Amino acid sequence: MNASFAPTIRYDWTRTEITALFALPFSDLMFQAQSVHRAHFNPNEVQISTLCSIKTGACPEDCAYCPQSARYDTGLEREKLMAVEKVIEEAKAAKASGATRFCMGAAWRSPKNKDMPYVTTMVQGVKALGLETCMTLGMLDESQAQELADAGLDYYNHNLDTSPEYYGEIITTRTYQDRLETLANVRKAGMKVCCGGIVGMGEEENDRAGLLQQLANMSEHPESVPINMLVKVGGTPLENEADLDPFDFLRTIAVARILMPQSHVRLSAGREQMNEQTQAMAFLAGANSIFYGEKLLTTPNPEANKDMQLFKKLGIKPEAYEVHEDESEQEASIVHQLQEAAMDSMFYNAAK
Ligand code: SAM
Ligand code: DTB
Ligand code: SF4
Repeated sequence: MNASFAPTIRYDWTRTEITALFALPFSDLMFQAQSVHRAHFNPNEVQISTLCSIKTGACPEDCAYCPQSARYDTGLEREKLMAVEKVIEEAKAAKASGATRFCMGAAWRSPKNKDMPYVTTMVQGVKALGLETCMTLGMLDESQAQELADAGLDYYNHNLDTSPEYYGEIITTRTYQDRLETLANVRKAGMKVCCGGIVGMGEEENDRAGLLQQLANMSEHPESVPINMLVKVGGTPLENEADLDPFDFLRTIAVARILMPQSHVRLSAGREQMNEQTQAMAFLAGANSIFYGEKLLTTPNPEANKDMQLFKKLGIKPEAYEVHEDESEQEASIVHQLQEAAMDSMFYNAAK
């Protein structure tokens, strides 16, 4: 990080200021975003997370974008909670292919208390492999958040999805305030927050600005900010939504980077539908995390080899798992060696 250029972190962005960033000439916006990015991160490193759907489909919520809602006929086969051993196997495979974070997602409105012993055992097992852990299980109350934190969960993903104004067009079965409360419970329990949204749902630019304003004015910025491009799934209410112009998507990434300089901004769902050039521009705009592996939760993601070829073309390296100060030097070195080995195998595959 180049501290001399590090801008002050702000939590008081106005909608007018954010709209003005969106309105900048594209090159000016990209330059500003890339400058902020370079002040805080190595611009040639991208964090790699792998998703795993631990409980698929039959969700009671009505999120208009989601293939897993029981209200829409998307042809998805429902699956019950995955066995802990199977989750650990998946995590091992993700680690072997180079991921440093394993994100477990469940199609729940919120976890039931009977589910908690299973999910906390999953956290412990995945963590023991030397991976960062993340879960997204829906709404959490204070005690559930604390249980997950006590089990060692590093991140909790819970998205705001869109602006407060547009939210009611997309979801009616839970409120914006419900989401903010879950996020507050996650923070209070001491976990890191992964929170972002989806673009391309028919919202206006002002809604994209509104989403980013909510995120950037939280008392602590989410450590991880996934920006998803809507994956249009047949049977959902948004299946025929018009495509968002890729430049509008890139502007959203760039503004997120400027508003939340120290957060990892994730180029999330929608990469399968994006060409390499758009993805490269997203990295230039300050995205520095991706979901890696052939599947997101239920929809396709680019093949791992394709991603590694792109990384190679762009000179991007997977970001090493951040080593915490309380870890011993020996442990740090083992983690480093494992990452190097995983990286070698990724680039070897890419060259085939
Ligand atoms: N059920 C939990 C919840 O909604 O809080 C966790 C899983 S849910 C699938 C996680 C996130 O995936 C959603 O908040 C949404 O942002 C994202 N997502 C779901 N379907 C999507 C789609 N078709 N395109 C892009 N993002 C999507
Ligand atoms: C997030 O923001 N995006 C991920 C993760 N958090 C859980 C999920 C994307 C899901 C895309 C649709 C699917 O594969 O079901
Ligand atoms: Fe259920 Fe989550 Fe999908 Fe909404 S986004 S329908 S809560 S799985």
